[in-house]
Amino acid sequence: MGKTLRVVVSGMAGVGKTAILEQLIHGNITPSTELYPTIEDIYVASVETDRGTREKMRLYDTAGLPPLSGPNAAVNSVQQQQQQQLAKQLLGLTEGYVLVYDPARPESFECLLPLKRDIDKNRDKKEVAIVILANRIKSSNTNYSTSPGGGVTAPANMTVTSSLNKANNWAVREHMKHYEVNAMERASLLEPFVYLATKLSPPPNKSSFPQLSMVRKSISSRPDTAS
Ligand SMILES: Nc1nc2c(ncn2[C@@H]2O[C@H](COP(=O)(O)OP(=O)(O)OP(=O)(O)O)[C@@H](O)[C@H]2O)c(=O)[nH]1
Ligand SMILES: [Mg+2]
Repeated sequence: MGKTLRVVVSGMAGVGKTAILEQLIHGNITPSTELYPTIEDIYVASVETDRGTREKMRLYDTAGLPPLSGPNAAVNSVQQQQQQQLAKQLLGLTEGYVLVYDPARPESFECLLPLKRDIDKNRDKKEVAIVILANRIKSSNTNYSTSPGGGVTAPANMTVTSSLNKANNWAVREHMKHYEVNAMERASLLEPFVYLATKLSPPPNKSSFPQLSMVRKSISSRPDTAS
């Protein structure tokens, strides 16, 4: 295990950031779990990489960002500035980023665009890894239009598909990974975090092998050891 990897989890308020972290680390979230808006929290996890090594990860859960537009857009500008400043301080200190949105709420995807620009501004040549998580919250308090039979109607599905496509294209353009997850299913959360741990922990330095063979060669060719 090398140095602790620092990962910040960010995105619009109520998209499931805390639910994702709690489920990943404690596995204790069900649809009836009540979660309160986050101010700031830190979780520590040990995450296995693709190479089978374990890495210690410090995960920063942040306060949700207000939507950029719409009825709930930044009413309290002081609060918004404080949140943005906090987020920016963190962005400079961390190397892994988990950006969460709900594909049924396109405004939550829009929130990620300036966030990514801030990450780029603050990375300062540092190697970073970014994952985008589409977490669809299907609770009744979301603005889904449902059919009389209880099923989700076409417009809601079209919104989801369109958001997922937009996010997919953006992720490809910006060299980020995009995953569809469900905070209620822990198994769906593992791959993005394994990817981050793998990408952020460099493989062991292999340069010592050629050096060792060079040393052996030079010893056997020393004139005073030749028979
Ligand atoms: N059914 C369902 N509910 C979810 C899911 N993810 C989150 N929720 C619920 O949605 C609500 C908001 O989730 P949070 O995890 O608190 O969202 P957040 O992004 O941390 O919100 P802030 O801390 O305010 O930014 C909670 O009541 C969760 O239980 C999901 O995938 N499915
Ligand atoms: Mg939260």
